[in-house]
Amino acid sequence: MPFAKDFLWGAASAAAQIEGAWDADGKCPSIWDVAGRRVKNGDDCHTACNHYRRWREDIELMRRMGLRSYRFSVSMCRVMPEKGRINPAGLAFYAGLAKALRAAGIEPICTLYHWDLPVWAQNEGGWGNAAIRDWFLQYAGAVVDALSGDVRWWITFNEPQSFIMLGYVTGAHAPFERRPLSFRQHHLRNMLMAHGAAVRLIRARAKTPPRIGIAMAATTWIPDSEAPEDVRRAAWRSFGHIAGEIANGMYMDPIALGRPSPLLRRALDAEDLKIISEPMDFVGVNVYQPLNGFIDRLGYGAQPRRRTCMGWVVDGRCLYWTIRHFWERYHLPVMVTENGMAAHDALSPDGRCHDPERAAFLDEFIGHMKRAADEGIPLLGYQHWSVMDNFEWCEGYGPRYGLAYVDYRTQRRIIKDSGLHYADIIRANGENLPEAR
Ligand code: GCO
Repeated sequence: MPFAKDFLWGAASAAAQIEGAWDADGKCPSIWDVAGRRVKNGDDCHTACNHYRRWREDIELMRRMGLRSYRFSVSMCRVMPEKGRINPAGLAFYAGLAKALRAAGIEPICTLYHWDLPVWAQNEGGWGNAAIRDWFLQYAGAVVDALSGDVRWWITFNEPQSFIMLGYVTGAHAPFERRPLSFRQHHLRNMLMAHGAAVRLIRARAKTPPRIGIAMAATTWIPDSEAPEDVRRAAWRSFGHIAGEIANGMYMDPIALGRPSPLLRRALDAEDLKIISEPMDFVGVNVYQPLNGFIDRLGYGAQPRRRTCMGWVVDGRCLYWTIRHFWERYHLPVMVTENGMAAHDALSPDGRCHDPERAAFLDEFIGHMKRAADEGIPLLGYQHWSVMDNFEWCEGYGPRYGLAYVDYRTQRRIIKDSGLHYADIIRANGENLPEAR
């Protein structure tokens, strides 16, 4: 079965990674604005791609790439720079962006939270303070009121695994706090409760019928073979085994099944689960590498594998299996909300950016995604990460993920060969791809 005619072929970004203008028009600092020396090469996100000023040019760039959708995030720091105070200038930026995207025929997909927590909120405990649920709901309500005339696709959170686990357990991400997971269950509960309440708020207040989901850092196990018992084992490893529970089940089971995973069985009661499991319309999967890749990196069954410049395993089968595992466990339509690869791209003397490995990556991963579509799994869209090179968190600007190259000195955007190749794939609606390997 081909991809649906309204399949949303798009690309993704996040406010903190591309906007810059870190203190413009009343915006307050985020925990990433003050990450300081935790970011490599002395980089920071204060200027990034200056999308805050260049957004009209960037919509034209998206139009030239033939994008049908664009997944962006709203900065809570622009919209609520102080507890309880909404900043009209911040809302106006995103309302203008959403309107212009729709006018350009590009479907806006709005992520309400993509890691850039206001410093004022973190100073009051961040996701560890139950009051954040009220702060977040007031913020989300203001965004829905301002944008829902043009935004129909809503994503509550991007990768809770990252901003809770890396931000508060391992300390690898802002706010760089390290405590055992057992001490962070109220962080998880606050985020899950905020998610469910936000789904209910969007459903009640959106001016146009909304499609609501969450974007998960979805990492699942590629089975050793396609024999049913191996597929069942891979599904168990992806959600039931401790690694799979921490990666996926701990969040998705309460949200989509209305029951806690074993690790959270004491942290969530029936009332909580009723709020958390407010029905969604889809699940977003951010897919980069298989869970096998992480285990390999720990040395188990280590095999020579293709890897990106960030050391992430490249194996297109992980996209098919993640879509299938999530569909078979949660029975929610799936949107690929992120998929892409980092490379140290450079401009050639001809002024172009030739990135054949990313074009091949697109063919491989979209080919495996197409297998899921051919098998009848409801697939809503594919948002490539990323629309343009941008601030890669603690890695700074070294790793480049964009379909467009950004010369950070001049802020010039140059569509890479992969961006032109993606435009061809979109024109063909994902048909005529080389055989997925
Ligand atoms: C993530 C984030 C993105 C990253 C991208 C590359 O999934 O980690 O959503 O912000 O930049 O994934 O690491």
